[in-house]
Amino acid sequence: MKKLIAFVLLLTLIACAAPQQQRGDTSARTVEPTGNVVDVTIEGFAFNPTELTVNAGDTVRWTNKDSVTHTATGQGFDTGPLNPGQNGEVTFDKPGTYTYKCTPHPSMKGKIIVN
Ligand SMILES: [Cu+2]
Repeated sequence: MKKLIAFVLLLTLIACAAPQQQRGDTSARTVEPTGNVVDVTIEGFAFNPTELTVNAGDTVRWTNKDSVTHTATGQGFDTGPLNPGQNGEVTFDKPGTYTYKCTPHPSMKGKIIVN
């Protein structure tokens, strides 16, 4: 059992260390999550929460609970069309403020602050 725990710890260390080398200049892109996953719900033609603060390396997951297709589209990132019930994830590697909107419904706006 102790060996198993040690092995899992080792794998975790490797998994945490490896993605650092693969990161490029792109401020936000869709990759395997390396940090926390933070949820934004799309419901009633609105992003909830509208404004969200995360840490660099965190992934934001938008889940569409409406009956129409939405997107979360901002500076350097795009979930693409999210059909009802679908979700899309974007990992934010670089600190900054990212405003975004829904492409089919530009009045739907949100903001991600990355520390
Ligand atoms: Cu929309």
